[in-house]
Amino acid sequence: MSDYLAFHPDPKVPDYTPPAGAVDAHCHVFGPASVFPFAPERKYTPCDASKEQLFALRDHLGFARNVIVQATCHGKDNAALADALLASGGMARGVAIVDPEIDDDELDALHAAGVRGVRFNFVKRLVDATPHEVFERVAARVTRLGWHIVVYFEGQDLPEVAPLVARLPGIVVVDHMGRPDVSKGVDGNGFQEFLAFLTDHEDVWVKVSCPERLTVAGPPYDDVVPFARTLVERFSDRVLWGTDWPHPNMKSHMPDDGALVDVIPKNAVTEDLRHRLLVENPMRLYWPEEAG
Ligand code: 0GY
Repeated sequence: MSDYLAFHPDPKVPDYTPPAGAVDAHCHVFGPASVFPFAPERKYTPCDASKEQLFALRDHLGFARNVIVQATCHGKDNAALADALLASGGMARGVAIVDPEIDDDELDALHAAGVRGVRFNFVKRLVDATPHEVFERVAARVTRLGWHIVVYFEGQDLPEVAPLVARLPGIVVVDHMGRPDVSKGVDGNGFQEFLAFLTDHEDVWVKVSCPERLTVAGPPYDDVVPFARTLVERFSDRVLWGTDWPHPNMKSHMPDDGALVDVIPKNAVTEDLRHRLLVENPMRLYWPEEAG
């Protein structure tokens, strides 16, 4: 039984055609629960969302590659993620959730499967709090592999997490634009503080993803566009984009993934910005050996 909306069964073919080699840099695979059970400590139960369905969506939307991000419902069991990465023929990379006691052999196996980062989740409705020193120990464990760190927090929690994020080694990627309160506008204190944080910390990247979670107005998410556009224009060499398919834990409405792709040209208004967002930046981070 899932307790949130199922993903869109029939997304439109987007009007916007992404550039060749485009990367969906934030998406998930879930289950199937009969093979890859969900974590006992999870806060929500998603419906199954298989690797085959993800790869079919990738092709349907005109993308070439995926970055599959471990979500809290699978906890620290990265088996479904590794299985999808291994089945992708090198066209997917992953971000795992691990604890500091993980064996080196297990880390090496995740790396061989295609994992290139770890995710630290601070969202209180999704996880019980993890002490910051635990996250720092995880960061120390993965440095030898050259992995980066993905952080997920709500806008109002930036002051609490900023000192840790600033201390973390290497590149840190912030999920979903740092989850601003869209009703406060781009000039609101929270988003301005986030912009200042990005300006001061050149190793911090950001995903311009999830207008469907941030919007007050609803589709086509025009109230979120000014936030995304500001990030894309000010930090063009450290922004990523992702669908967030299958949109876990969404209760208000389920986005059409094709319509989400159609938001991209509003966020990134030149071909150069779109190429950086969808190809150059994710390739540099996840496939550096192939990046031009
Ligand atoms: C997302 C967003 C959410 C869920 C998770 O790990 C997760 O469970 O990140 C959310 O509920 O906002 O990125 O999928």
